[in-house]
Amino acid sequence: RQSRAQSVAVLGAPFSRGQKRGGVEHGPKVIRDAGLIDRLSGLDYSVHDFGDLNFRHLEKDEPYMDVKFPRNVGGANKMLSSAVSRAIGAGHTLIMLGGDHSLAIGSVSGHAQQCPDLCLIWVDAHADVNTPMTSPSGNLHGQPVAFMLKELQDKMPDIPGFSWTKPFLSSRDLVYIGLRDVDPGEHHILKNLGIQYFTMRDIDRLGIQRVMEVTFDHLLSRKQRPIHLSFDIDAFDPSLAPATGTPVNGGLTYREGIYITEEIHNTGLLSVMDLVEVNPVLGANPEAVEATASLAVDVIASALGQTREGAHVSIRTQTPHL
Ligand code: 4U7
Ligand code: MN
Ligand code: MN
Ligand code: MN
Repeated sequence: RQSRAQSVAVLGAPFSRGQKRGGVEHGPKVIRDAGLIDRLSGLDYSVHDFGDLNFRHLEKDEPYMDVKFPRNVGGANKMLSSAVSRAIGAGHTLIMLGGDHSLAIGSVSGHAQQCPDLCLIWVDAHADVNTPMTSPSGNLHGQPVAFMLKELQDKMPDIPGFSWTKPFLSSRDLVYIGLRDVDPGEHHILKNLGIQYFTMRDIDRLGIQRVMEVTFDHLLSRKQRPIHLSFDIDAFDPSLAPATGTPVNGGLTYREGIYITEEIHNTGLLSVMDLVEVNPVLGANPEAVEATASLAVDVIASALGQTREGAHVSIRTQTPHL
């Protein structure tokens, strides 16, 4: 059985200004309430719950071009970035609970501060690589990847709130899985930069096993490096994850989603995982919210080594009478 990082840190980021719908700031609470900490403790980790970040709200935050709440999103991500950097520097594997997906700007950049050679696996219905010029909505949760990519540096204006961050990721160090709603400007970027991506159609054709093989081949064949997994719950089919802001039909099955995280765990290289876009206010009823939050817990536990075949307690930790 694989050796484990002894300590997992959990950090909540109750933030929603990357998009217009209220409620996604309650994501960390409902995911915790679905039993996250106990599940991780049950996996032999020492779990450090760092609680939730306390973002301060800036009242005066006019749109820049069409970009909504730039100073709030920039400020929250700056705070998140240093918190993530500190946790990774202290040797933890980190689980970041969102909040909306604009938080990946802070999460991945803080991770990259400690691990400049990281690679990024983005599991999502959406590519989240709009620039302020291509964005149909002006919402920053549809743009985080554009802030990261070195190849898009010239396409990014100076947005108020973001002077603290510079692009740090090469497009070859990124793989998308689960895409099915890509805007025209995003499609142009994916093709133009030659980014490796697997749409739901690709998963239909290849099967999820082959998709994961090619993913690791692409990212890890030259060298082993830390993995940042950014998991948007809307990658799952809306029948499984209804409580989210931008659901798209035809998503991952439960088994495909869990297979992705099992394989990522099996690399032994997972360093940071984001779980974002769980919005309890958008569930049609309490059952829909509980199903979504409990799916989030399952996918996090699986990324951290929970297996479907089960596992016995290792000999060293068994009590003498056994
Ligand atoms: B999420 C969208 F136009 N592409 O940019 C946009 F369709 O983090 C949606 O993946 C973005 O949930 C969805 O606003 C962002 C839209
Ligand atoms: Mn997303
Ligand atoms: Mn999405
Ligand atoms: Mn969404």
